Amino acid sequence: MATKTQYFQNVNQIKYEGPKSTNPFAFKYYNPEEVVAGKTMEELLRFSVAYWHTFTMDGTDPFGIGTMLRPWDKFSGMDLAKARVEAAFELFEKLNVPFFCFHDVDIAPEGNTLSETYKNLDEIVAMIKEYMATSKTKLLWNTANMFSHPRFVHGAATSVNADVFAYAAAKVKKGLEIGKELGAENYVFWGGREGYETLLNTDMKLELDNLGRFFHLAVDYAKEIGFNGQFLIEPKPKEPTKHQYDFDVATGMAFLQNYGLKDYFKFNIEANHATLAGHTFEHELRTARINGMLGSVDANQGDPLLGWDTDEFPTDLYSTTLAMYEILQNGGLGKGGLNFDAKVRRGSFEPEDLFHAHIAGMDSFAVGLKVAQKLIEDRVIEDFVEERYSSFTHGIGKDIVEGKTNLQQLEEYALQLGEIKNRSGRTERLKSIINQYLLTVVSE
Ligand code: XLS
Ligand code: NI
Ligand code: NI
Repeated sequence: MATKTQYFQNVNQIKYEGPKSTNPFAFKYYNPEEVVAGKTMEELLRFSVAYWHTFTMDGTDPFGIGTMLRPWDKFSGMDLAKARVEAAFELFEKLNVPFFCFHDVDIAPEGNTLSETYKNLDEIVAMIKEYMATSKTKLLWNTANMFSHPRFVHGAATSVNADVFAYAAAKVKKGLEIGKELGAENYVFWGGREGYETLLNTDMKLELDNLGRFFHLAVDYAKEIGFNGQFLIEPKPKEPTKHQYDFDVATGMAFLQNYGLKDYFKFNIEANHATLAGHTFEHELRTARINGMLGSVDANQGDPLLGWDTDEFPTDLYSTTLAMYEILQNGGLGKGGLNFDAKVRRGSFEPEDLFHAHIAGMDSFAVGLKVAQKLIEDRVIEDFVEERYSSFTHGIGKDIVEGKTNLQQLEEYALQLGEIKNRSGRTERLKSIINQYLLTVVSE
């Protein structure tokens, strides 16, 4: 019972037209049915629209009010929430996108009490469920917004105030019930205010212990109600909090291990959060991948000139290629997906820009996928890396890897060595090969 062309009248169904197309409302590289590495692009890329950036964000920045022209903004309260659902499914269908994601407060307004908020949520969740029944678009993940409201000023699960901990727990409980109701494939925790400003007023140990307790409560409740989604932690080093506890994948992993949570969680890796942490996107993907913890991706990009989370739509083909390399080496994303946690620029305020932005992002990851697949097929990186580490496949290297040696034997070996020879790492050569692949695979 999806409504027809109501909010985006100027945009028809977006189809794949190929690299020569000049139609702004067509995919140039993303062809959902095209098979790459034995799967269709649609199955591999698992694109998702972020409800907050696309349907609720108004373009406000610290220096100015909103700029976005959104035809549904003529409504308010619950009517606005319902209009957004209609607009959302119209956009999902026109983009032919398989998933979406939301925070509780994105889909329904908060009431004066928690029970009123629940009531609003129940009504909109029922409406979304009805739309989902006739739509292909599924819920990749939902989450609780535990950072916008003033009650979360000192954190949520890491708040100094036990009442806030309880309130946050109630929001997560409700979120898991909603996730179950709508068949969410994952449930995300992003701890925007789980961190601290200054140690002068902070009991870091208690805060971290409480965060561990909070996650255990969520894991227990999911089991109790039979919610089978994958739990994901989304690391970010800072913003809004100065020191955020889930700084990056490595920090998050140590936390999960310390608190006996490692088996229940994976990571949702956001490109712009990686760069804020001083890492590359691919570094975070690799760290998660080699530890079996790569769950899902918030597909966006930052701006090298700006030191905050600009959440731009991903258009950097070099970055999408290296990201897709990690994802393919991971055997795909499993229950995860590529969620466009990305917003149109403040100056791109027309409704059509939402389509231009998603088309740009989807095409960029499609290119990344094709180039990465070809690189893997030709074993460009594998062969080079294998050869580079070949000293560990025989002789003393093999003994080291197999744990068959000790310091004494290594000393004996070192003493009889002549001059040690190293070989070039060939960084520039490898980068030029990537460029070659980028330019040829795409024009094939
Ligand atoms: C903010 C985060 C947020 C999470 C979901 O920086 O990226 O949008 O993805 O709470
Ligand atoms: Ni995110
Ligand atoms: Ni972000």
